Amino acid sequence: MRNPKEARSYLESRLDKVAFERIERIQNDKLFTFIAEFVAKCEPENVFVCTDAPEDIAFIREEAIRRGEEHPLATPGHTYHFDGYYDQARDRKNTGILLPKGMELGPTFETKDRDEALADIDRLLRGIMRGHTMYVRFFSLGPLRSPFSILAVQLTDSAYVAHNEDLLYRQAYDEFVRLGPKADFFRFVHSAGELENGVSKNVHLRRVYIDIIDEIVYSVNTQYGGNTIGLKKLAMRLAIRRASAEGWLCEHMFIMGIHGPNGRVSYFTGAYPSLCGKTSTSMMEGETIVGDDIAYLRNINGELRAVNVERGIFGIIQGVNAEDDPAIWKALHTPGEVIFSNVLVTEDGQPYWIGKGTPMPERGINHSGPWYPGKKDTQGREIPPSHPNARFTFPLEMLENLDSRLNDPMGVPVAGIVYGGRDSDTWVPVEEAFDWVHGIITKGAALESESTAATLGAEGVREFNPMSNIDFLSIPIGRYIEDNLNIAQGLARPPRIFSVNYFLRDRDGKWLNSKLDKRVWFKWMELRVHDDIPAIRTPTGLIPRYEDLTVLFQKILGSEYRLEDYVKQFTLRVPENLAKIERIARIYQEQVIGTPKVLFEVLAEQKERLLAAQREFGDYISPLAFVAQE
Ligand code: SPV
Ligand code: MN
Repeated sequence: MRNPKEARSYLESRLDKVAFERIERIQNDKLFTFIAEFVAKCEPENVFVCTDAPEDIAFIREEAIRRGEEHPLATPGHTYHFDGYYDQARDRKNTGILLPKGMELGPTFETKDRDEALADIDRLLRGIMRGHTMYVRFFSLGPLRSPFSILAVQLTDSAYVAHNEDLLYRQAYDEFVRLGPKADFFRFVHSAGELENGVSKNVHLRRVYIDIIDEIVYSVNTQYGGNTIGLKKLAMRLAIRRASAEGWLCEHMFIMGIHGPNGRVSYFTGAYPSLCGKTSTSMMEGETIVGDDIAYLRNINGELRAVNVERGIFGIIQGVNAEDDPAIWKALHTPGEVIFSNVLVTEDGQPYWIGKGTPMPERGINHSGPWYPGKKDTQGREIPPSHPNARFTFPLEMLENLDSRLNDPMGVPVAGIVYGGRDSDTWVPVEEAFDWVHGIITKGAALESESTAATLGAEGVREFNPMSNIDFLSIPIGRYIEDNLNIAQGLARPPRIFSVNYFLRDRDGKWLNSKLDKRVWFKWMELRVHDDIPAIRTPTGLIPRYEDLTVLFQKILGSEYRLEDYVKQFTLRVPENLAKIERIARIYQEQVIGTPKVLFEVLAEQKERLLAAQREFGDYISPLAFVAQE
């Protein structure tokens, strides 16, 4: 149904009067054809067009409960949701970018032949919403009326998805009406497919297909948020292509205000792969959060600025406890709209998760059904009370530490960018890059992480993950690195680039840092972006002086920082760093299309510096061997 007139009259005949009038008010041909095509294909019984009026929002919330996708908990406004036992994380294998013949992205991408995949998805979508309601929702990725933002329309038969998105994104029905024919938007089509006990039954037919040509994403037979919340990781693939064409960046980054001396606030963005402490960093005590997951970055009048694409958090709940995460803990215990997914729920309507810090219940229900300690799945594996990727959703406004500039249409100025992964043996806990190019290449483009439970598959394997964005890229990696290098060219003062590593261990496998140490690293970085303190130059970057950290540990954590700990944590591990350079260079040689030449040059220079230091000092070099630079 490519003809807008035909689409409009089809909708008029097929939708009830209220729904049709709501779409008609927007007067947008692309919208008419989009909705008509998928109503005709999916054959929903009803179409509910959400205007974002309070009664419409309440209706979606109630539908999620009525359909059995969510259930109320004891705390008013709180609900829980289960995804299917085999639908607990992003499905990398069945998530594909649809490539037209002749287009290539590189071997690290999961791609599908576009013609075949569109035919496949067409077959799966036919009649998939029979007997169900299609919810139509309008959102903005980024603040309303902002040069950063992109509009989006979601079609879904899952009230849970429509509800989740309501807490995570800015509502935009009125904005669509205002823009009318001028509204351009990304399109998302989702169906949970047939449900059994409220969960997707046909996970073996799970598909997440990203059509970068028409800017439409299809997601079927799945419910897990990372596969279904169109505006989250699915929109990232579309946005990264747009950004590349238009000269801005779409990043897998938190944004937060670090509070320095005399009321100074410096904004940092941070890219860490899933389950590496990104959300808990953005939530650190004493600082303020703008966002925890996705940022758009643009050069605005010579300054790099960032907005949070979202307005809520879909965060990992495992390990959230009163002591380590007081801000999240408080929000999770306050009446208001919170969705818990894949946690354990007790008879009295309380959620429990691993690492909550309270006694484990003797029984309850979880994503496997009724649960008791020692319960095993069909493969004989013990089922934990909550899934390691169990999550919570709530709007950022539930947080006391929310930064006041969340909705600033011009974003916040970025003073520093931080890259961090799960790395047991190579990077020091915090380090500044020499300059933009050095930082983008040796920290962002060289980011690796030991794998976790946020995607299906083996855990604990070292994975290459440039800018923590590898799962979401839709352009060749070489071009993406080039875009990152280029953005600094128009900036009066590019942000400083840093790496962090919260997961460093000693030779016996013992963690070298406590969970709280990151608070000190960020205060140090805040001082560095203003050149308030000197740093020590090493072959891999600039590291803190012991005397500066001593002061910060005392001030921030009230603890004594021992020289012995400093030396262990900041020892330069030459063999591990050299091995990393070899690994990364090989990946860029063999698996990446269009690697910029400068990447190999910068890695080679770093290797030379490491070899020179090794000749002088040996394999493991105490930070005290390097001299502070003013
Ligand atoms: C992540 O895994 O990086 C998340 C959650 O933020 S998901 O929505 O699954 O992407
Ligand atoms: Mn994420």
